Amino acid sequence: MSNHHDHSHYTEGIMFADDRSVDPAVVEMLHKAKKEHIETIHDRYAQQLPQCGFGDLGICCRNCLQGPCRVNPFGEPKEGICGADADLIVARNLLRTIVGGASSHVDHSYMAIHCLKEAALGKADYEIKGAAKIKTVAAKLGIPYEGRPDNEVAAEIADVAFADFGNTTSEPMRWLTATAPQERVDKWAELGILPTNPDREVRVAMHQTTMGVDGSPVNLLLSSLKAGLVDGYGGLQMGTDVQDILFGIPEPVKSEANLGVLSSDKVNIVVHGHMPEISEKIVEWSKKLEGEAIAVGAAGIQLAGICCSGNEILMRQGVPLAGNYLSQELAIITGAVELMVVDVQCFMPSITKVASCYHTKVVTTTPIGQLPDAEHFPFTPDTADEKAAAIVRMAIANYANRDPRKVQIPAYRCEAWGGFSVESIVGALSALDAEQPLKPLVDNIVAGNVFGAVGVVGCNNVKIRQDYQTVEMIKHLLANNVLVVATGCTAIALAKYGFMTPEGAEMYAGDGLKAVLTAVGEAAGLGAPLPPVLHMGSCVDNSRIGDLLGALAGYLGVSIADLPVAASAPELQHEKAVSIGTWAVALGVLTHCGVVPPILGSPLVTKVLTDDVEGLVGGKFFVELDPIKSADIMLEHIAAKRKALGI
Ligand code: BF8
Ligand code: SF4
Repeated sequence: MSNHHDHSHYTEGIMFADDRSVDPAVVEMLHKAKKEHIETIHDRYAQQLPQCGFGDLGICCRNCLQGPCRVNPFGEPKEGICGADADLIVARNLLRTIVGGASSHVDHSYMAIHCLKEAALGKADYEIKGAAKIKTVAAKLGIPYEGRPDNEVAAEIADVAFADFGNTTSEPMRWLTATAPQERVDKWAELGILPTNPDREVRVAMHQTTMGVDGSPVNLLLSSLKAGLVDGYGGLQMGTDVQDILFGIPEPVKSEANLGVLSSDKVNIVVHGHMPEISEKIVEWSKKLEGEAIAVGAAGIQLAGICCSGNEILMRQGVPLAGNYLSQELAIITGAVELMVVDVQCFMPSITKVASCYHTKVVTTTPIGQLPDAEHFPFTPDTADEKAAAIVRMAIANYANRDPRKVQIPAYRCEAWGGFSVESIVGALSALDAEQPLKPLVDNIVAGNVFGAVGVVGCNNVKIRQDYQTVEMIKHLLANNVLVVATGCTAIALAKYGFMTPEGAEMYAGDGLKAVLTAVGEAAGLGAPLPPVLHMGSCVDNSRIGDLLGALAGYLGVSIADLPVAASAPELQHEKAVSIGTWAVALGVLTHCGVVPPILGSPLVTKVLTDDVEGLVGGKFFVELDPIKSADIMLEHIAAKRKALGI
């Protein structure tokens, strides 16, 4: 099993050039890893090169045991054993990818609903903190709330969510019809892609893609759009709404980002994964048990987040971010982490092996997310306090095992603001116009001070230099007066370089945008401009961007597809990023991928996704690896949308 003396996969030097990341803290840790002979994702990537060309193009199939089959893009064979051609194989694989992503978010949201229901019934270690959100969600769902106790309304909201999972009718998901703009719902109904029950849709899509069922690539692509909606409403929207009810609506908060947030003299606990049910409890118990950390000689407890768990507790608790996806092993390589706690999604199986080279303990917390060499503390809503306390105490006890000779914490940390929920953005804008908060923003868009808006979302991907595409693309957009909102690992990327500070407005924003950010920031009492990139949260929180777009479109009386906006996942890796992107396209948004998805083996699928789909829903994908060109394509798109709106 894990053994840090086994360095057989260690690749001397070749992947350790400074071009792996633009983040100096990361480069420093990669050099430390090299010195200490620790294998990282970059070494394993090197071992995989060259990657399989068939897989890259999406033209291999293992959907039955007669395979694997692959088609030859340059000659024969043109079909798999059953007769499936490249278009069909690519379309089936794509649908399975999107369903993989959607099921992650739907399962996440289901766990949150379960926790909400238990909390509402008084059977869980959680108090319901988002009273304001109970009212807005209840209003959308048509649940009466005036004069009723919060917990009773919250329980009914949970039941409505659960009812979507039990929906055996042909009626669409209630959560979707209650929260998506009516114009979109009508469009999706017309196309026959309204999902009914998220679980059922996942089942049907898996069935549809098995050997000998759907032979129509176009029908499979329509199902892909539907799977994007399953993610958007059964995953993102439901998950975020429920989490805001449980944990409260985020408010602007000042924090910091990068590996330098780890402390040389405190017990460091890194929270990694996605579920705020886990991470919120770790925050709570880290505060409660700080005295025990001081009693063992530490200066206290330092929490830091990786990936979307980090984003969740930044948004609501101001906990600093240690880094994004490609920094997870490096946090351990600082030698200063007593414990890393993970739940579901995006934690690499390698972390226990890296941890075995240091004193770091790894803790898993869900039945489906276990690691052979980790300690396992399965959370349930009614044991969360006990589990979180035990985990924090394990970290405190482990402080004595830290080896000072192995500790090297990079001296890089940057101020970063988080907490920009739609509610807090509208709150800031209402300082300018209490009656019509969106009016000042729209007026500035019309006047051209704000040229448009871009949502930048998604991951890091080891195939490309960490943070590079994100940072360069966003600099170019901001200089052209595009307001940027960010989630996921790209939000963490931008947090590390000052894009989420008031000074960032001065450093990066064009004059028009800078003036608007300054006016809003001052009116809202921040005493400084708003940051030019607003951190809107985790990947599940992408529904916040959808809500904002819906509100803007509603205010203007147009479709989201008409807005001068675009979306981008410059460094996507996870299936979830593909499903989120598909939802964005279905919403009517031009959506950029900075990594080539495995579809190019099918000219048909490529053409539909990058061209024809626009005629159906108003949005489409484009793939571009160069950050400046990507930004320019979005700027051209925004200019065209402005022109069509007559502004
Ligand atoms: O859900 S951005 S690497 S952490 S998948 Fe994963 Fe991608 Fe990061 Fe968040 Ni989202
Ligand atoms: Fe080959 Fe068809 Fe089976 Fe896929 S489903 S492995 S293409 S025979």
